[in-house]
Amino acid sequence: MTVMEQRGAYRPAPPPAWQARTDPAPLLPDAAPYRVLGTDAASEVAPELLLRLHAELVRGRRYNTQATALTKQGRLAVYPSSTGQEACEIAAALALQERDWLFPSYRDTLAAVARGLDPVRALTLLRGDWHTGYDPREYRMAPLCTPLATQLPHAVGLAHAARLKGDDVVALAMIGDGGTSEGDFHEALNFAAVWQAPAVFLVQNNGFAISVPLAKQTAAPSLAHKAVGYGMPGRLVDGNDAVAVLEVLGEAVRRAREGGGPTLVEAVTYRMDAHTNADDATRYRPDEEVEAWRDHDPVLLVERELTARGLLDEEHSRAVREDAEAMAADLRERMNQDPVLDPMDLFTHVYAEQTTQLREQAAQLRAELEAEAETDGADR
Ligand SMILES: Cc1ncc(C[n+]2csc(CCOP(=O)(O)OP(=O)(O)O)c2C)c(N)n1
Repeated sequence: MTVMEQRGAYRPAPPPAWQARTDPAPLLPDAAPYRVLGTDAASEVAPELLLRLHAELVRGRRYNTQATALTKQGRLAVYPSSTGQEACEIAAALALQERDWLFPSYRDTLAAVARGLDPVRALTLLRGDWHTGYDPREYRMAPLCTPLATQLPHAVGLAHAARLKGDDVVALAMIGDGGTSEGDFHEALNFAAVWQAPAVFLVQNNGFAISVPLAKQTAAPSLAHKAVGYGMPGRLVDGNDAVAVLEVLGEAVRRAREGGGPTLVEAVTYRMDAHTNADDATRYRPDEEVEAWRDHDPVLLVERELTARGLLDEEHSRAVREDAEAMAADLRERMNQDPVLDPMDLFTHVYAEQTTQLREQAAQLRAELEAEAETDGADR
């Protein structure tokens, strides 16, 4: 008998109803990432879906190479490439309905384009031109978010509000493996599960947070396991298998829409390029590691399946190539035009009501611009 029991202070009682615990077993992710391509299940995937995914992936890859080239030409300040991660980017966009909301991170330009955003406008922020570059309400897509994980509480807030209002809306938030160490990740997942918000969290585990490998980021069995602690299901999926990612995200979105609450999806993938054009990845990872992933490339996986089923004919291949090249040519041409910018736009859309400091700064800038215009006029 313990001291507490001897004193009579210890009164074991059944836990109150509000403390009832859920069985963790159904929430646990699979031991290995879920796959479809390269397995027997692949033969059941509709040819139209495979062909559509192939076209989107090829176009997405071309977008990544073109945007990276634009950084070298000085036309784009920075580009966090999603080469190697196109399956996640495309699946995230395709899993959502038009009425849903996407909350992308800085690496998810491609998801924004796949959701229908003009490829040039999607690069506005990375070009350093203007604020977001698009009206988030028009596309039902939050700004590409640079501060790690802050998009997650926003997604949960929107999802919860939609549910309270009775709107049939799901919010899908994208984040990297490194972002899962942020406090915002914890707060967002906790609130989402407590409120049973219609939210889906897609973690693209691409192996690195800049130079920090996953092993230095977490000791969790997998990032998907983190879901269990919050009381939501965790799903582990092969992030390079576009069919598998689309299926898993589709299920999670459906569950959320039907009132089943949030899901955390960890997509295991690999960042083939450096963190951005400003990073030298050879300083922290061996070339052999990168090379090994080339055999598990998202475009290649779909092409293998199409070839095995005799679906990859010359006509489709040419159409897909031409479509991707036309998109890249248009992107090059429009990105090579100097944008016409009004420096005063710096102050618009920052606050609904301008602060005193911003009003002062705006007045100062206006005076400087006017003085400059006068000098230019006098010089002529
Ligand atoms: C709050 C915050 N801290 C630090 C940074 C600097 N930073 C930018 S990207 C990055 C790594 C993020 O890695 P990960 O979440 O794995 O995403 P990935 O870039 O691999 O897609 C860091 C630390 C930031 N943007 N925001």
